[in-house]
Amino acid sequence: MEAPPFSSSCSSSPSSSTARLLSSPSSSSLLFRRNSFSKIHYSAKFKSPRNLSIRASGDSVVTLLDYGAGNVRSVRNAIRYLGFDIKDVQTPEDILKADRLVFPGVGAFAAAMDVLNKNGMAEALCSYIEKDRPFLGICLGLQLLFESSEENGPVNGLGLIPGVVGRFDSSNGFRVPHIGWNALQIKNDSEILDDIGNRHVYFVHSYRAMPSDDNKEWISSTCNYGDNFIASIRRGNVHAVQFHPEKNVGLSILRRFLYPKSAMAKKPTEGKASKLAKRVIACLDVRANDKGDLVVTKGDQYDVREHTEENEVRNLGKPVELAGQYYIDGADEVSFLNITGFRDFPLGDLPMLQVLRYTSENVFVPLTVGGGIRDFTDANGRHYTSLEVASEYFRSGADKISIGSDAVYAAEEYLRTGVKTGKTSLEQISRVYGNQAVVVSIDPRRVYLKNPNDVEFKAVKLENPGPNGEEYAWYQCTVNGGREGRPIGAYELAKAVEELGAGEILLNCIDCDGQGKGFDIDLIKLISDAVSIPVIASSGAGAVEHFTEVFRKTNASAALAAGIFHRKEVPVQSVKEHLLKEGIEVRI
Ligand code: 1PR
Repeated sequence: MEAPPFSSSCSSSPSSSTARLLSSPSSSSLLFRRNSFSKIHYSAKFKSPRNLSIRASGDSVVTLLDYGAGNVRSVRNAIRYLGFDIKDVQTPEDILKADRLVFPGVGAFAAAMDVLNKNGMAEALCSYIEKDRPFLGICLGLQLLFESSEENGPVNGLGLIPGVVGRFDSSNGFRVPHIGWNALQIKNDSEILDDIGNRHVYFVHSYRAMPSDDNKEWISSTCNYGDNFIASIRRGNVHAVQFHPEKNVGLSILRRFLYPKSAMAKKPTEGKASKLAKRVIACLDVRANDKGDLVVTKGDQYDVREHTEENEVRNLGKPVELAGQYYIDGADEVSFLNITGFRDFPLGDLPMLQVLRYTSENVFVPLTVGGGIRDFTDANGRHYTSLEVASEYFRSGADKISIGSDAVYAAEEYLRTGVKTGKTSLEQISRVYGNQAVVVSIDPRRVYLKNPNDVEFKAVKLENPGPNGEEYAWYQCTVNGGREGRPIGAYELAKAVEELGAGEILLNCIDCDGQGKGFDIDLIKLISDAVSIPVIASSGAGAVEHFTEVFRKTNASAALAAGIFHRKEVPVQSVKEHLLKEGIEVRI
C-alpha cells in the first residue's frame, strides 16, 4: 500500500517524501510465559530476561528521546527488560543517527513542543520520520505528530499527520482522564500489534486525536471511549501508540518494534477485551518497623500495631516481593502508600525510593506512590518543594503520585478563598506532569447524624443505620494518617480537588479499613457521582462478592484491597475470575 506524502509543518524540514509501508516478516509471540489459572492468563515472570531473551541480531541499542519532563523510567526498564541498551538523545544529531528511536512523550503538549523547538529536536524528528526511519512514539509522542493540540492551546505540533488533538468530552458520562485497560479495534495490519488482538492495553490521558478522512491512511487501530479515537498509527517504519506499550501485554508491541526481523509466528490472541475494564488494585501500606526495616503493614481502622505486649508494627511482608507477586497474580495496578510520610520526609526515606526503583524493573503495571508529598524544610534549612518530592518519586519509577494531607489543606484554602493560587502541590504537580499523574487519597471517617441539616457538609442517608439508629452520616476528612479530623467533608474535598487538578481519587474509609465487611457503598456512591474523574474504591474488601457489589452499585472505576491479598485469603486471580463470571469486564 502506498501512503500519501508526509506534510510536515517543520519549517526547514526536507521536502515531502513518500513513505512506503514495508512488510516485515511477522514476528514473535510474547517472550515470557504466563501464569495461568482456569482460562485466564496473565503476563508474568518476575525475572530479568537478559539471560533468557533472544538478542537482536544486529545493533542492540535503542535511542531514547527523553526531554526530561516526567517519568520515562518504566519505558527504560521495559526496553532493558527486553534485552536492549539505551542511548539517550543529547543533540539533534543523535536523532538523525539513530537506528531505532523511541519517543515516550510525557507532560503537557505545549511544554513538550517548546522544548523540542528550542533545542532543534523538532526539526530533527521531522527529518528522521520523513526518511521512514524506525520510530515508536508513545502517548504524547503520538499526539505531537499531529498538526496541533487544544491542550492549553491551540499549540502547533510537528504537523506530520493531519488533525487536531482535543480533550475527551466528559459531558456524556465518560470520566476524564481516560485511565485504565481498554480494548483496541485493529484497523490495519500493523505488525507490532500482532499479539494484542482482543486483549486490554493501558491508557492514561485526557486528550486524544480523532480519526478523519485526512488521516485515515495513518490509522492502525482505534479505541472507543465515548467516541472512537486514534489508538495507534503506522506508516512504513513509523509507529506511534496512544497507550503504554511498556505495560504488561504492551511489552509485546515494544518487542515487535525492537525485533522487526525476527521470524516468529503471529501468536493467536486470547482474551475478550471490548471496553474499558474495571481495575483491581493491590495496595501496600509501607513504613519502617521498630527495627528500622521497611515493611508492608496493614491496619485495622488505620491502627497498624499488633495488640500484644510488644505492640509491634504488623509485618505482612517485603514491599518489592509482594508487589512482584501481585503483578504475577494479575493486579491491574500496584499502590505504595508511605504511611508515615507525614512525619518522615520521603527524600530522607531513601529505602522507599529504592523500593520503587527495584519494583519498577520487573512490575509492568502502573505504580502509584503516596505519602509525604508536601513542601518541607530540613534540619539544615534546605527547602524542598512538593514538586521536587513528586519528581523524585516519578524518577524512581512511579507512574502516578498520590497526595493525602496536603490536598486536604489545599482544598480547605480553596473553598475558603475561592482562589486557585497555582501554588499548591496539587496544582503544581498536575501542571507539570498532567492531572492523570496525580491521585488524591482521601481518608474520611463516618460521623453519624440524626438530622442531615445538623452539619454544613454533604450528608447521606445510610443503607444501614448507625449504632444509635442514626439514619445519616457525613464523612469527615482526616490528615496525618487519620490522626486529625478536619473541618471538611469527603464530598466537598473531592469536588474541590477535581477543580484543583486531581486526575483520580483514591477513596478510603477509616471505619471500613481492615474490617473485611465490604466497601462503604454509601460513601463511594456519593463521591463517584459527585466528580467526573475516576474514583478508586478502597477499604473493607473481605470477599470476592464485595468487588461485584461495589462495581454494580457505584460508579467506581477501580477497587483496591490490601489485607485479603497480603494474608492470602483471597488472591487477585479469584477476584478477577469472579468479576468475569458476573459479567463485569476486567483485564485478562
Ligand atoms: O498524608 O500525603 O502523607 O499520605 C499518607 C498516605 O498514607 C495516605 O494515602 C493515607 O491514606 C495513607 N495512610 C496513612 N496512615 C495509614 C494507616 O493505615 N495508618 N493507610 C494509611 C491508608 C488505607 C488503604 C488500605 C485500604 C484497604 N491505608 O490504602 O490499603 O483501606 O485496606 P483493606 O483492604 O485491608 O481494608 P500523606
